[in-house]
Amino acid sequence: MNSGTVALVGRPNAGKSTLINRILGRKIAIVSDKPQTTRISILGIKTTDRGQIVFIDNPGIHKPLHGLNRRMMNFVFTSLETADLVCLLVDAPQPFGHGDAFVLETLKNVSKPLFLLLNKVDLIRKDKLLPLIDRYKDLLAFEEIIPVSALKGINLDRFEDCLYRALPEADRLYAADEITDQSQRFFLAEIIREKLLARVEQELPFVTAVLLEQIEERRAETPEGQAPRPPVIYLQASILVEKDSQRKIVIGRQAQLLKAIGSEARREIEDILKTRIYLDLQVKVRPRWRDSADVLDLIEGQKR
Ligand SMILES: Nc1nc2c(ncn2[C@@H]2O[C@H](COP(=O)(O)OP(=O)(O)OP(=O)(O)O)[C@@H](O)[C@H]2O)c(=O)[nH]1
Ligand SMILES: [Mg+2]
Repeated sequence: MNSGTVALVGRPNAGKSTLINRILGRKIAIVSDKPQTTRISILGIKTTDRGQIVFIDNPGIHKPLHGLNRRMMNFVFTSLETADLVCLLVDAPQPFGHGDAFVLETLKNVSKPLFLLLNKVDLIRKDKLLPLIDRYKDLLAFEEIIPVSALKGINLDRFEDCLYRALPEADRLYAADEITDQSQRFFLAEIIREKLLARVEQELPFVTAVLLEQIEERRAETPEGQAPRPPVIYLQASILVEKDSQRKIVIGRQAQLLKAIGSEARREIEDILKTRIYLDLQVKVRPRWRDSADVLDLIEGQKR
């Protein structure tokens, strides 16, 4: 049996979270088309007859300008130190740029087996792929370079096979039925943030955060002679922004935007909890929260 940890790293938006969801066959990480979606590392644990692969989904590698971003990068550094294997994901259709050079710089002193996934091959012409493989071959000593599509599930069996062959012979690290290390509270807050990210543009994805303040089961009174009504879960969450102008945008004209985010989040959370929920969303201004250790501790504390 082979078991161990695999750090997924790469630029923001490369498809790390999409990959972990696809490999596990269920959603444990939120995904968006905006960079810096993942802010806190989470584990995705896959157990098979061959052993157990513990994937670490990390924030994207970027130059940190705020306390939030320094913490995000610290998650990346920690996983590079602790993981058995490191897997770099590259957004293959995107031209190579400064961000990619910065990623390679970050990885150059990593002395563990390194894999390269050229992701999003469903979007790239075949003749563009070979020069890309050649280019990366010379940049770092990769064990394997594998073109994949995390979204369409292309070549992921081959990737998994490579990982099992490279992982140490070892017993499982987690129980066979464990899937992730995040609390449900954290995941629900993330679902709300996912719906928010899908609907905002420009600086808003970077300056918003979600805090789940309260989860409470409320039983409705049963009217005389009727069957008892199923309980409703009441959730109260705050969306943090840094300025009042941002608060206005997130709420939208006649609160349209906030209502849309709320109803999309409610639907998905009802699917997860398999019960009716009531979602109360409030937008709160917390100036410079991205540099406030207290707020960052609160956000991170939700994961436990
Ligand atoms: N066409 C295509 N799109 C993909 C693929 N993998 C990911 N995407 C899209 O790329 C975008 C970013 O995906 P994420 O999984 O959030 O990327 P990430 O690397 O986790 O990003 P951060 O959390 O910001 O670091 C989303 O719009 C995905 O749907 C793929 O194989 N093909
Ligand atoms: Mg992600």
